[in-house]
Amino acid sequence: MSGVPYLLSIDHLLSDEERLTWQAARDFGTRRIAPVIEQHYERGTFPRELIPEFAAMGFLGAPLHGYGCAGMNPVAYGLTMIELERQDSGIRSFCSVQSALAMWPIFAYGDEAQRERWLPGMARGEIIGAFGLTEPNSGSDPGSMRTHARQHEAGGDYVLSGQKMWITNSPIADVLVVWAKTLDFGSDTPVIRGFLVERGMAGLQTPETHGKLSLRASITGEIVLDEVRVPKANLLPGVQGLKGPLGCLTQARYGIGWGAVGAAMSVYERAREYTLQRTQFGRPIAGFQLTQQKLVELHNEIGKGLLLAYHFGRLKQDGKLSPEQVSYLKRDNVRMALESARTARSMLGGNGIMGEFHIMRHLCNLETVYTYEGTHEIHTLAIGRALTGLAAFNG
Ligand code: TGC
Ligand code: FAD
Repeated sequence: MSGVPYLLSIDHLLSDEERLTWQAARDFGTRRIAPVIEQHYERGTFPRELIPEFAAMGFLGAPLHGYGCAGMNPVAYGLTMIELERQDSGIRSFCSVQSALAMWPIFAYGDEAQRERWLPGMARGEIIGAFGLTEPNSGSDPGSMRTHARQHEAGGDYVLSGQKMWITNSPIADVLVVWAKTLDFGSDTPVIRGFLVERGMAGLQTPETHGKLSLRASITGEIVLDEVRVPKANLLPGVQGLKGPLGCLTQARYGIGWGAVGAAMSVYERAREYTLQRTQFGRPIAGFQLTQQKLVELHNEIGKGLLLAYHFGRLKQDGKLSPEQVSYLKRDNVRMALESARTARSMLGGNGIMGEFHIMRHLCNLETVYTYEGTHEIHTLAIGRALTGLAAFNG
């Protein structure tokens, strides 16, 4: 941890390698991301020039083994997510999408030829990935997707049509993992399948979405598919049904559950520093009891979020982490981070809304994090279903 007091002493629970990974990610964030992030956020641009450095740090495909990936254990991976999101949720998003939503499905559902073709270049940051699930009329309920794929002869190519929206990195992606309701030749039962759609395929467009007031240092766009011919070799053979995309989301949500703690740490540390320096009524505002109560709440909530992430990380390491536990982690830590950012913002008074103090940027970002990868409400219902056995999604 930093020089800022944290009474939890989580370092005690980490291996030497995990501590070193954490420190290296912290140093990288401070040295390379912190100096440029506010400017990118204001301009609404993503620091593409840092992609080779993310690769050199092992952030791309970090938890995967082989194919040039770092093979980090789940706790070490989580600690890197903390440090990326401590800087900006958009930076963590880039690495989450590349690692968990684009590389992971190729790794887990792809064949060996697909893995060899895509993963090493993606780990090096030379090939950028995206994940297309959400559509204009299909967000929380991805099973209602309209994007479809048809095969017109046995063993032949597929033809994809449809529209995906809110897709991180789609305008710069070289390979897009697109989920579509698929009719194989001779079948009359559509099944959700994943396709590797490549930049340059005729009929593919990826227009950028402008006007975001949140996650501004992240590129978001659509995927428009107009009769795009995709070879059978680009179909992910290893999965069918909604569990395909939901399995990827479980990987990405795990990383977000850690990353959100980083955003909370950033706003707590900034609020502490500011309130120690700012004087009103003749004394530092950190000396007022109400301010200390806020600092203590921020600090203690971070500790609980970190312990939850750590515990689930060790379960994941043992192959025992369930999707419902990942919902618990994503839901509670993102809520905690968002509430922390609101509290910290108030502690800076007027300065709290200024870019140079960074808290408002985290607050705006966390509104997106609260919504993507399953909204707060959807995760509440997923946990509710686990507790009661009753699914409340349909009313
Ligand atoms: P349901 O009947 O519950 O499940 C269908 C099948 O999927 C399996 N499953 C899961 N598998 C892995 N992980 C999970 N979390 C899973 N949840 C369910 C389930 O076992 C079943 O398998 P099988 O073998 O029986 O067929 O499906 P449902 O239609 O009732 O939906 C459940 C619900 C609402 C929880 C699900 O649809 C959901 O999670 N909705 C939210 C959609 C969402 O999260 N979209 C995110 C889009 S991607 C994104 O936001 C990226 S942001 C990128 C960035 O970081 O920048
Ligand atoms: P809706 O599903 O329409 O939900 C609107 C509101 O209704 C929410 O509050 C929701 O909780 C509530 N609601 C819906 N159903 C229920 C219910 N059954 N019970 C109670 N409340 C309910 N998607 C991708 O596929 N790939 C990406 O890379 C990606 N990146 C994104 C980047 C950004 C910046 C953003 C903002 C979104 C991104 N998304 C991506 C999409 C994201 O996953 C969706 O926005 C999210 O799943 C919610 O879908 P929706 O926006 O259609 O909202």
